[in-house]
Amino acid sequence: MTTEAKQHVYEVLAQAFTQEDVKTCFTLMGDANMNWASTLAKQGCRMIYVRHEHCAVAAAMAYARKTGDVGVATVTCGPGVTQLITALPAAVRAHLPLVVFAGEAPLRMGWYNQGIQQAPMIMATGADYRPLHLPERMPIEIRDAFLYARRERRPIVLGVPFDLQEREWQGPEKFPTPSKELLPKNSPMPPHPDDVKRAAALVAAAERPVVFAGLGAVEAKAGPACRALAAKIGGILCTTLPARGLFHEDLYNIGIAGSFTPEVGLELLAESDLVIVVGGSMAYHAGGGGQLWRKAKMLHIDVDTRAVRQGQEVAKHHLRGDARLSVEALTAALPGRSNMWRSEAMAARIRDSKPDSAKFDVEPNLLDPRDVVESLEKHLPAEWELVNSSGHCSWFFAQMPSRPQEKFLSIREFGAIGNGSSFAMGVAAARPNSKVVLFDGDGSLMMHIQELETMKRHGMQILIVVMNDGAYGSEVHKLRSEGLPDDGSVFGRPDFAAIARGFGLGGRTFTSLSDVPKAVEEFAKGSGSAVWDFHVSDKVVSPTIRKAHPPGKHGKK
Ligand SMILES: Cc1ncc(C[n+]2csc(CCOP(=O)(O)OP(=O)(O)O)c2C)c(N)n1
Ligand SMILES: [Mg+2]
Repeated sequence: MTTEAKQHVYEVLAQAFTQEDVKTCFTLMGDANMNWASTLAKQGCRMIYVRHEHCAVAAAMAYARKTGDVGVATVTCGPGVTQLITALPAAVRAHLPLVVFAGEAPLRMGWYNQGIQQAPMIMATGADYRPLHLPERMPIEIRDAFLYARRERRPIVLGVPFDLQEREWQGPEKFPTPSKELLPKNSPMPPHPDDVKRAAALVAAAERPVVFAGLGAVEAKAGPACRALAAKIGGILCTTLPARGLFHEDLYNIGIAGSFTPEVGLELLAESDLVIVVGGSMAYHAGGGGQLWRKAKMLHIDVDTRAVRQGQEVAKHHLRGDARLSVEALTAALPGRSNMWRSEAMAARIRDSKPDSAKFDVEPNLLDPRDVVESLEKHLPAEWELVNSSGHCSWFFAQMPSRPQEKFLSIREFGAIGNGSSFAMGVAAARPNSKVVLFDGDGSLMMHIQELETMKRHGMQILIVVMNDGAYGSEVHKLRSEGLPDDGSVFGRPDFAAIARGFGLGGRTFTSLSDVPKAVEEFAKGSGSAVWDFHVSDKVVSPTIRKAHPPGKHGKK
């Protein structure tokens, strides 16, 4: 395969990844992947050595989303692979292409301490598992894994027994054609004129239309076309959580439609009579499980139109085609109209309303999370990359209307906490010259706090903002609403600033917001990562929790 004589199989396998143009690999080594990984590093691949395998895959997920390329990670066999079971389902549901090079126990041994049935475990997550057991076919299998990861938009885990990796290479001399050269070069698919006509009749009859865009609209660059459609029909705009910010400059953008919808948005969506979903797969939480617009019909515009998704009937009307081309064709087919739902008064309300105006008794020495977000929204530079994490606090962090889609990452599929630090590292790897801000909860950060060491060692520039309510806030609010004791989820506030300093990062505690502008200025000038610990009240309950878990819901107060 190269001119050198007597290569090991692992060297050829590393070369197969290099042939695939892999530039970054999130890595945790063990017996079954370390020869391969150190050879890949020698071949010039940037290796990010994390401290937990879950974080390798989670970081690769954010890297894939940010770069539009395949994310690559590597873990050892057995315990290395079992650590992946929380990250992979999220990657599957978020349709993220990944290739994971995993070791497998040696084939020559009758028993191996770290041996476990890896395939059923991985396949239970929805990812694909491909055992590579014939050395001479392995380079082709690796190339094909990259092709399928892109085509199926899901993770593929390659299992390679490490005794096979150590063998002398006896396969073919030439590498297969790299996957990027084989990818079909398809042009965007235009809609059928009959479908456009039908959709136009439906839209023309609507009085309060909403244009609701998902990541498919982002990928098809359909943002301007959606705004033009909404303007022509006098409607409003909103997005799914991952696509949030696509319309950030539009006066009639109400923000996210789903669990994180702001107050005015909830009101307007409830009045809508037609929701035009553009490039969204209509997952359960998008649209609040069908609760946000009970009176509206739905028109689905997508290359993959759907009637049912995740147990719900979602759309009876369909327009199949590329999001941008279809929206443009629909807009062109519509007559002008005089009755507009949108008005200057509506725009002023959207602009001037707080995402949530409820009042709470916040303790004098603690902050209101809504004020923390308002201050950060105002002071964090527009060019910094933002990453939202999980937990109750993520509702508040999502309310940053000035931030465009391409600067704000949300991966929430599978609903796991503990991913924030990994996602931030994935973004930092994809955007090494930018500062990255992670918004996280104290519980979520604590779940993989060891990654502060990775950030330090790799010289990443990550600012971690902790919304520290000293608790698993989501659980606290639900338990309290049910009249149950909350002591299993109230922990108090560990000194995150000191913990950060212990790892060699900057650390700062905030009990007031007056220092935020100066602190931002200092972080902007400096290098490296830091943790900012905002002590917030656990009295402030997000609208989503208030609605789903009102006090006394279960007969107790
Ligand atoms: C891996 C995992 N374990 C447990 C949960 C249940 N859970 C959901 S939110 C949450 C609390 C998160 O606490 P924190 O990060 O401090 O955010 P907060 O809710 O307090 O804002 C927990 C434990 C989960 N979603 N994922
Ligand atoms: Mg918390």
